[in-house]
Amino acid sequence: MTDHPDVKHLLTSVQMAHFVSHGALRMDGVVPASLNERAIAVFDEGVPRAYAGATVDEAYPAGSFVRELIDLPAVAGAIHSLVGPAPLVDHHAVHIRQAHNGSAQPLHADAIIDTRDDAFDVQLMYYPQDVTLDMGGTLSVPGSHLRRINESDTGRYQNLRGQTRLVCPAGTVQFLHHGIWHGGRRNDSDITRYMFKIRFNPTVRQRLLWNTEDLRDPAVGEELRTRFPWYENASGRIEFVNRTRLWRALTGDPAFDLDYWTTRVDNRPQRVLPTV
Ligand SMILES: O=C(O)CCC(=O)C(=O)O
Repeated sequence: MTDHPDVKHLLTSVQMAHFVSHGALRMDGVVPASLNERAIAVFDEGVPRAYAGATVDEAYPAGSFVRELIDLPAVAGAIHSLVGPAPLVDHHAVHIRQAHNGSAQPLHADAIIDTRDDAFDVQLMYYPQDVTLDMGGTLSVPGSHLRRINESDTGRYQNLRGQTRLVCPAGTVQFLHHGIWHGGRRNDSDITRYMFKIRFNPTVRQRLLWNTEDLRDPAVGEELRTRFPWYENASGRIEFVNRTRLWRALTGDPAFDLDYWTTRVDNRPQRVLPTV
């Protein structure tokens, strides 16, 4: 994997802001048919296990299928923008949902309560086939990633307003924040569904790693202000604070705010007046 992808393949600030508000970014059909056509045989055979914390070179030697996938310019550019150069491979998994398999996964996050607010892992999910609604594509809850939960403690929630069930063309890759609430759905179709997931850990500070030419574009603020229908009126504001903290960390701008929420709760003046 190159440490310096061409700037034209990096994400924009607007896309990064979308990731920060939604906890997800999808890239439809970015993987060419020539790779998609080979993917299912590769996944049926199994991708050799990588130890937790392996380098990309160790986990996916040059010439391997997965290496070809993550070296695609658009994919490599997104990985670089989100976690930077030389990320580590936390783990990977091939998910195969058999036709008419009968059950859905409970809603979960791939994380215990993770209190980092200035770093995150990213999960790449690759779908080599067209995924239709009845194939049970990954369900996720946009904007849930910063509401920290303990793994499957959300499993009792069956449906949340605004949840999305992935329907996509072959060759789609989505990137999810490690905290997003998600789960594979029941496959009610006649077709076995494949998904390959890799979780990457950053090894550098995640700051301004993308194409920042549009950093001051008003569309950045619009993305960061996205409200989701499942948010409570009051607690939903906490998500604006959480996003602001993450955007400050990502940009290195400690004064950034959305409507003064974070500035107010961070205000702890240190100036001590002399006693009279
Ligand atoms: O099968 C899927 O689409 C989702 C799998 C999943 O939730 C996971 O890998 O944690």
